[in-house]
Amino acid sequence: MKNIDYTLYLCTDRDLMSSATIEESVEQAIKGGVTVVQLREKDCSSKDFYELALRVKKITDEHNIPLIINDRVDIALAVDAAGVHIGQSDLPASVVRKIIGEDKIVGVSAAKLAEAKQAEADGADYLGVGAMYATNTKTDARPVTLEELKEIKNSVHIPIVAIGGINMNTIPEIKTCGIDGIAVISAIVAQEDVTQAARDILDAYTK
Ligand code: TZP
Ligand code: MG
Repeated sequence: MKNIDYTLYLCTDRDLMSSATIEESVEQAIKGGVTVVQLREKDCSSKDFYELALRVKKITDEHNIPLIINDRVDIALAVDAAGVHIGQSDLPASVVRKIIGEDKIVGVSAAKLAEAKQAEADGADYLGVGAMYATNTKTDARPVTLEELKEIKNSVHIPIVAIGGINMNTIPEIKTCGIDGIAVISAIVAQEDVTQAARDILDAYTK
C-alpha cells in the first residue's frame, strides 16, 4: 500500500487521549474519517510496542487504513505495517529504506528546506513538516513558518503533511498552503468525542 491518502493523518498519544485505550482512540478516529494512522509510542518496551501494534493493525486493516509506526523499523516490519515514520535523530532515511525495502512507506520529519530535500534524496515517500504552530504536545519541535512550508512544498515532489498545533482555529490558514494533508494529535485524540472531532477537522480541511 504505497499510494496512500494523507488528507487526515492521525498520530496517537496515550498521555493525551480521552479514550481508555489506544485501540479505542484509533477506532473512534477512523470512524470520524482519518485516512492514515501513525502509532507513536515514546515510553514502551519493544514487547509492549509490538503487541500493541498488532492490535492496532487489526483495527486499521478492518477499515482499510494504512498504519505507520513511529521510529521503529523493526516493529513496522514485524507487524507488516504500511511503513515507518522517522525524525532527524533516528536512523538516516537512506538506511531505513535499505532495511525496510521499496514496498514500504518511509516518512520523515523535516523542519527546514535542507532537511526536506535531503529526505527526498534519501528515498522518503512523504514528509511531516512542523511544528506549524506552538503545541504542548511536542515542545521541542522547531517552529516552521507558513512561508517555509510553502517553499518546501514547491521544492520537493513527494507529499507534504503539516503537523503541530493543527486544530479548528488553524485549519483555515493551513489549508491555503497547497499541502497534501494535515497530521493531528491533540485536536482529535484529546477531545471528548473523538469521532466527532475527527469528522469536524476533516470537514473544515476539505470543504
Ligand atoms: N511533531 C511536530 S509537532 C508534533 C509532532 C509530533 C506534535 C503535534 O501534536 P498536536 O497535538 O497535533 O499539536
Ligand atoms: Mg522519531
